[in-house]
Amino acid sequence: MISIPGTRGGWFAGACWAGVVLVTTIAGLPVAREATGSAPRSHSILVSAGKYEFDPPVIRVRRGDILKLRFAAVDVVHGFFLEGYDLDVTIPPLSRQVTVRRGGSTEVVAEVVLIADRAGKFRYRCSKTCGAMHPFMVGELVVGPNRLFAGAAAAAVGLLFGGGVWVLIAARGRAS
Ligand SMILES: [Cu+2]
Repeated sequence: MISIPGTRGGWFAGACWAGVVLVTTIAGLPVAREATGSAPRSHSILVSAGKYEFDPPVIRVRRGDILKLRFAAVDVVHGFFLEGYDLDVTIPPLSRQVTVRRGGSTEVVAEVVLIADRAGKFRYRCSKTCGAMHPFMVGELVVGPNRLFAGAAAAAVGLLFGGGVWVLIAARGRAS
């Protein structure tokens, strides 16, 4: 780094360098975490299907989380088709065994394990015609981003902006 004569210049150069190191560290940490995979959480959820709604109507998880889904149809046969995740489950009434179709194969299981590897909002809807209001039997899976990453990114932007304002004020101070 170029040495600026006078204590004030030296102080600014040092502060700028410290700022760069801080921003790089804060921005870099979650990137490294993402690469190695931040600890995923596991959610065991019982999805109850009945005319004409799902319970829970909204499922919120974070990207990378593991969903262990069990199903119960309380009246007639319902379906659980999850958009964006290639998953279609047929839920017979009064049974814990469901038929799962995904990736071109079909199997009968008691629990469906799903990794929420895609962020965004995905509708789940009944895929078995179950009555007059069947088209309105929908729910939503919300897969949120890595909060740590979003927080660190915001902090980095804030630091950069703050640093920029600071440099401008310093430049004006020196010019006058
Ligand atoms: Cu239905």
